[in-house]
Amino acid sequence: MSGPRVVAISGGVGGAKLALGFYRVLPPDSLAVIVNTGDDFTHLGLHVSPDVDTLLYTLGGLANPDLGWGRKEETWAFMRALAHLGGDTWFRLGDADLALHVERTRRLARGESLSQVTAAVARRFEIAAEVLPMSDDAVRTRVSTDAGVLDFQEYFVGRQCRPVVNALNFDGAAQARPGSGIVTALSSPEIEAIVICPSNPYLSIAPILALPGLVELLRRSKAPVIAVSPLVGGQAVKGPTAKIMAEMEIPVSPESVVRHYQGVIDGFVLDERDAAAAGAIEGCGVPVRIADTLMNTLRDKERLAETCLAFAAGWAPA
Ligand code: FO1
Repeated sequence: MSGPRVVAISGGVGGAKLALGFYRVLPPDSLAVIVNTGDDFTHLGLHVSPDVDTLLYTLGGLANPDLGWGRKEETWAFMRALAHLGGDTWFRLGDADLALHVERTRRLARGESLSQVTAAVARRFEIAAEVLPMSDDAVRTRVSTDAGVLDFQEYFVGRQCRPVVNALNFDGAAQARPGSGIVTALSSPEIEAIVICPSNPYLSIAPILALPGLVELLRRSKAPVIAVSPLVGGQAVKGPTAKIMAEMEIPVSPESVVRHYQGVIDGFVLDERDAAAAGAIEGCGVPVRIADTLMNTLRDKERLAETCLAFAAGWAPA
């Protein structure tokens, strides 16, 4: 194989589900996933990279199915001991998860890039797909709210997304370069589809698209760019997508998501419960494929991946 057939663009949980679908239906080395790092932060002196880790754990078969983040069969002795000491426990690090943050921090301090560390961990987890952090440079999502400007994890975990959002900023994005491996993946001779996963378009995908040159790279690729709707029945499956849209005075509809991606995407996978929006979206010049986009079971994930591949085949060279 001389390069990936699918490049997925992903945040955390929702994106990882679809990435797993592609990983299952394609030969294992045929997938590359570009992952948001705007949620990264330093916690307890450790570099935590939540979305990258969600991809690593999901593709490595190690994900915690109940939490949606972290590792399965996790234990929490570290957090209990930390609480006993009166330490900082608002952001929970499981014992096995902690090992990854310690090892990542050690390697970064020794001069390795986030891309190199991630590739090394992927090899350890026997993941044949490429997991590509969006950048090796620091980009940090900051949330402007009625409670002031908050770091992403303070907003998301610390305050449980309760403050009202009025703007999002991606500090460092304008100076950041796309991570190593991204240009190569997007110019893969095998590429059939670039798929924007059903992650939060404003919190998780926007930091990736904000990287200088990234949108141009997507446009220049010979594969179509397809976005999968993060809304089902007009609501987010999980997380604050709909809440943030409403707070930023964006109508909560798949059409708004399409407008947000306009100029980047060639096609849109719309959930069947929102089929009524198809006409308006096609009116924006974006072809629509209607599908059941809920991904509860492994088969659901595979089916949605197959739908995206079939949709892309309409554009791809024979
Ligand atoms: N999310 C939570 O809601 N509470 C936590 O304590 C928490 C800890 C955590 C630790 C490591 C990690 O990789 C992710 C973690 N998450 C936690 C999830 C994470 O904050 C968000 O899901 C993502 O940043 C949003 O994509």
